Amino acid sequence: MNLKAYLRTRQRKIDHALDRYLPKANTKPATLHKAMRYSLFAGGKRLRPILCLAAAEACRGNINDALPLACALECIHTYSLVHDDLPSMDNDDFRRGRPTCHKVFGDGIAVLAGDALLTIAFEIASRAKPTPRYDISTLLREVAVAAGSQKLIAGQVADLEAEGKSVKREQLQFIHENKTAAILKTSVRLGAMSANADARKLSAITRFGQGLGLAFQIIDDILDVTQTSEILGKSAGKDLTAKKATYPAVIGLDKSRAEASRVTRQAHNALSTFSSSDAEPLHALANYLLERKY
Ligand code: GRG
Repeated sequence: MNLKAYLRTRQRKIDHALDRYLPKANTKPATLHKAMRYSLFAGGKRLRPILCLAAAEACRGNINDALPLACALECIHTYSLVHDDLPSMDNDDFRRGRPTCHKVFGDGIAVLAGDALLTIAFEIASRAKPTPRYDISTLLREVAVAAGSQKLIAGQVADLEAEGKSVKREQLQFIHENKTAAILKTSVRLGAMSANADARKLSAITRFGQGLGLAFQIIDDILDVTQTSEILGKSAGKDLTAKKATYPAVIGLDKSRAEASRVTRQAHNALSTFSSSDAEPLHALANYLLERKY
C-alpha cells in the first residue's frame, strides 16, 4: 500500500472533522478558542485518530462511525501536550515545530485551552454511534479510563516523580505504558469497538496497541537523543538535560533499539487473527513508527 498517500488522506479527513467539531476561532471567548485551535491545528501527525480508523477498518467497520472517537482522542492528546509543555511541567518552548501554546497565549489561557480540549473530547465522543456489543457509556468509559488518574495522568505523575532519580526498568515501563501506550492502546480499541468487534478481535487489537504503544515511546526516547530539534519540531536532548527516565538512559541506545524492534514484532504477531488485507494498514503503521528510529 502507499502509506504516504494513506496518511495524507486520513489526516485530511480527521482535520476536516476536527474543524467541524471545534467552535470557530471567533466564538466567544475568542482567545480560548483561538488557543485550542492553535494547538490542535499545529501539524500533529494524527497518529492516534489514524490508528483508531485503521483498527475500525481491520474489523471491517465503517471508518465514519469511528470518526468522533478518533477526533476525541486527538483532542485528549493535544490537551496533554499543552499541559505537559507548561513551565510547571516540562517547560517547553516548542511543539509541533512552533512556539508552545503558553508562549503565545500565556500560562492561564494555555491551562484553560487544555481543560477545554479535554472536556470537548467527551462532547465529541458522545456523538459516536453505539453498536450491539458496545453502548455509548462503554465507549465513553473507555476514553475516560485511558485519560484518567490511573492511566495517562498516573504515567505523567510517575514521570514527574522520577525526574533526576535513578529508576528501575519496571518503573520505566510503568511510566511508558501509562503516559504513552494507554492512549494508543485505547485508540485502536475504540476503532475496533466502533466496528462491533467480537471479544477475540478486540483482544488481538488490544495486544497490538500495547506493543505498538510501548514501541512508540521507546522510539521517541531514542529520537530525543539522536535527532535535532529541527527534525523533531520540539526541543531535542531535553530528556537528558532534565534527567528524565528514558530507555536509552536506563538500558542504553543499542538495547533500546532492540527492545523497540521486539515489542513491534509482538504488535505484528498480535494481528495474526486478521486477514493480511484487513490488517495491512495497521502493519504498515507499526512499520512506519519503527522506521523513525535512526
Ligand atoms: C499532562 C496529563 C498530562 C500528560 C502529559 C503527552 C504527555 C503526557 C507528555 C508529553 C511528552 C511525551 C514524551 C509524551 C509521550 C507521548 C508522545 C511521544 C507524544 C508525542 O506524540 P506524537 O509524536 O506527536 O504523536 P504529534 O505532535 O505528532 O501529535
